[in-house]
Amino acid sequence: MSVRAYAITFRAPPSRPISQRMKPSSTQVRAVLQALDTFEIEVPSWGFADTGTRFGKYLQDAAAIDLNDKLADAGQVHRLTGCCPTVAVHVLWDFQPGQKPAEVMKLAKKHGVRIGSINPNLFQDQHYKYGSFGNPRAEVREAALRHVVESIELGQQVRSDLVSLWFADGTNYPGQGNLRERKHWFEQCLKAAHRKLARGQTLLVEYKPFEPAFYATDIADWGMAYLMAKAAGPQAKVLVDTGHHYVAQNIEQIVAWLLDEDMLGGFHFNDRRYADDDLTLGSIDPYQIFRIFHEIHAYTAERGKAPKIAYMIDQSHNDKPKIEATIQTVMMAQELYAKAALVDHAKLAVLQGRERQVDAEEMLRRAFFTDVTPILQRWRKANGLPADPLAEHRKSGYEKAAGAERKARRKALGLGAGGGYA
Ligand code: PSV
Ligand code: MN
Repeated sequence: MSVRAYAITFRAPPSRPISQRMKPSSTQVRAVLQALDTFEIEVPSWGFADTGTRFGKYLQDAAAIDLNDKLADAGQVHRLTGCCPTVAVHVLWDFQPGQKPAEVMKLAKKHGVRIGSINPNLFQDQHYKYGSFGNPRAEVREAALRHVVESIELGQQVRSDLVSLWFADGTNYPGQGNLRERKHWFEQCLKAAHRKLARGQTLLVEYKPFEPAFYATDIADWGMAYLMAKAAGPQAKVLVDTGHHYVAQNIEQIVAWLLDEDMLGGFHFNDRRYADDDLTLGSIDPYQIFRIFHEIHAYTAERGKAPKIAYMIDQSHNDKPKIEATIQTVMMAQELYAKAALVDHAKLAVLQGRERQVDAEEMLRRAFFTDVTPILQRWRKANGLPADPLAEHRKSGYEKAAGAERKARRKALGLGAGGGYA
C-alpha cells in the first residue's frame, strides 16, 4: 500500500475534544455538588516546610520556619479552597517541648484552621535505630509506646480525633531479626496504645513496602496493616498512602476490600512514578486516583451513606512552591472526586450484570474525560470562594510577603544551610 493510500484510511479527528462533547446531566451536576459539599482534605504541616532528599535541600524564602508559619500557610489554602479546615502535625517536628496544647489550638484558630491528625515521630531518636514497636530492646519499645500514648493524649487536648501511626521499623539484612517476634511486639504495643484511646478517637495504621528498611519492613502492606489494626482493637483502621505501593499494584482493589471490611480509615494523598516519591496528587496518574474515588462513590451509592474516611495529603514539595503545590493537589483531588461522582452506579450495575464489559468501562472513561470545571466553579461560587484558587493565590501577594519576612527572620535566626550527608 502506498503511503498516500494508507493515509486516507485514517478518520478525520473529531472537531471538538471528547471532554467538551460530554455534557453532564442535571442529575450528574447535583451528584457532583453534593459530593463536593462533604469532601474535606487535610493538609500536612510538613508540606509547607523546606524538605529535600538525603542529597540536600534547596531552600525557599517563603517556606515555613515554624508551626505558626505552617498554620498560616494552611490558613491561606483553606481560605482559597474552602475544603481544608484541618492541619496534620508531626508531634516532634511541630510541638516545642512544654508547649501548651491550648496555645497551639488558639494559634490554629487565629489562622482559620484546626489541628487535625496527630502523627507521633517513631523514627528520629537514636534509640530507634533498630525499631520502635518492633525493637528487640524492651526499654525502647516502652519509650515508643510512651510517645504514642502522649500523642493520643495530645489529640484529646487539641480535640483531634485521629492518631496516625507510621512505623519506619524493619530490618536491613536477612537473619537480623526474628520476624515473628517483631510481629508479636507490634501487636502488644498497638493493643496497649489502643487501650488509651478516648471514645471517638481513631488509631490509623499506615503501611509502606520499604524505606528506610530495605529487607523486611514490619508493616509493609495493607494485609499486614489490616492484621495489626484488628489486633489493636475496634477503633483502629488502615491508612492507605497512595505512594506506598509497588507500581503494578491495584490500589483501588485494596480500597474496595478495606471498605467492604469497614477497615478503611483514611488516605495520604500523593503521587509517585517509582516509589514513595511524594509528588503532587495526580501529577503522574490521575486515572488511578479517579478509580479509587470511583470505588468510594460506588460504596456510598450502595450503602446510601458515605463512609467516614480521613482524606489527608502527605507530600514533600522539594522544589515546587509549597502553597501552590498544596492548592494544586487540593484542586486535583476535588476534580477527580467530582469526575468519579458522575458515574451512574445503577446503570453500571446493569452493564456489569449483562457482561457488557466495553460499555461498563466506557462509563468510567467517559466520566474521567468529562470536563467538570464549570461544576467546580459553580460550587466555589456558591461557597463564596474564588473560581480559581491557584490564580487567586498568585494574585494575592502572599508568597512574596511571606518570602521577604521569612528570609529576614531566617537570617536573624542564623538558619540557612541546605543539609545533606556530610
Ligand atoms: C512515611 O513515608 C510517611 O508516608 C508517613 O506518613 C509520615 O508521616 C510521612 O511520610 C512524613 O512525610
Ligand atoms: Mn504517609
